[in-house]
Amino acid sequence: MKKSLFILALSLSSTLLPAATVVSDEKTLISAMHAANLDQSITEIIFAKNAQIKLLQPVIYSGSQNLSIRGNNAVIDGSSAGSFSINKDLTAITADASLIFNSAGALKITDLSIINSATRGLVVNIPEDATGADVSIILHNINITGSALYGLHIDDNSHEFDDGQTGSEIGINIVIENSHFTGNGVGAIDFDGVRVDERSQGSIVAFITNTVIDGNGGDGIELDEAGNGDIEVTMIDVSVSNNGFYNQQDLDDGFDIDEAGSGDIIATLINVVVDNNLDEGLDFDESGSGDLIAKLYNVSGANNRDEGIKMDEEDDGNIRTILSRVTVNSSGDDGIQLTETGKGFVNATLSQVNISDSAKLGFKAQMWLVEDEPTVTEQQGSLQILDLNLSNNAKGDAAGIYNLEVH
Ligand SMILES: [Ca+2]
Ligand SMILES: [Ca+2]
Ligand SMILES: [Ca+2]
Ligand SMILES: [Ca+2]
Repeated sequence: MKKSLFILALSLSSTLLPAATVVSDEKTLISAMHAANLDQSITEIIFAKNAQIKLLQPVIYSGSQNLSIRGNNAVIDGSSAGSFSINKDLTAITADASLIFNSAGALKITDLSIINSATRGLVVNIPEDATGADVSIILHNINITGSALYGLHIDDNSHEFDDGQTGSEIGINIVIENSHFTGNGVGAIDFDGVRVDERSQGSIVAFITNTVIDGNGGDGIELDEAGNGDIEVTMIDVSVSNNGFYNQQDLDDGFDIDEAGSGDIIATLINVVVDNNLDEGLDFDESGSGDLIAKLYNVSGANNRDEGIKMDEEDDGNIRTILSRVTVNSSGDDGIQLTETGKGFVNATLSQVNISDSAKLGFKAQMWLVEDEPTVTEQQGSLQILDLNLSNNAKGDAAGIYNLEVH
């Protein structure tokens, strides 16, 4: 009786089993990925609940279909997955990572940890010939910690690691929710917790919420865009602290944005903390044509080694910013510094901005056609101060203004 029941149960369960294997170890992960690489109808990979998986090699997805990975709180230990070599200038190079997605298919990963990766944690390489819709990457409840190099690297650059200007026609849309990127970039210089490289046509559109990006050796997060296209980033309830310590000769920032070529930076930060970073707290650089538009609400930065908040706009285009409920303390340079050069203007509004104990000025805003020009040639920009409190800043508590009408 028992035997026949068992057989019945077995035959029932085998007919009810999904086609895809449940991933519970390296072998089943590799075979699930391999199956998805060969069969476009496979669009989901499911991990066993709380699976502990030690990888001995990178696991690579190369399919073109959209893929959803349900981690079910699995932990992938990447400490033996791949290796990197060190160049003469002490930079590192590798094609490896614990998980690699060579695809422009939409990727969604939920409830997964990737720890102690020997190289990078999670990498998405956008194929150079990708066309059509932008790649969409959704990460929900993801922890990437202790990677030797980047924690998360989304790479549209045809060349490795920020070298070169060619990339795909498409851009990158990324959503990160309820996630941690901590303790990455501890094996070589200049590796960030989160790094997005976008080249050629296309924008970076990033929405990051309820996420911790702390204690990474390079920048906490760097968004790097060149060619046509914008960087449009929204951060809500995010911590970006204690980053940038690995390379003592060239310390790194909390949140670094580099935009080049035509296109804007549009940054909206709400409830964001940027403390104790070893270079700037926020370091936003816009160049080529385009504006730097930043709206900061309830943002605080303390003990950043260089400026707490720095915004630089070069070439054609303007800085437009609203800083509301922004507190910057104990910066190693100016507390907040806005610098606009080339054609264009600054239009800034400060409401409930408190800056204290900076090593230089508390607040500085300058609008040059050419930096350090002997005479003003452009019409004044606008600085609207609703409520600005400067105290105990080493170079004085007057705002440092060049060519802005204060009202
Ligand atoms: Ca592109
Ligand atoms: Ca651009
Ligand atoms: Ca630009
Ligand atoms: Ca300009």
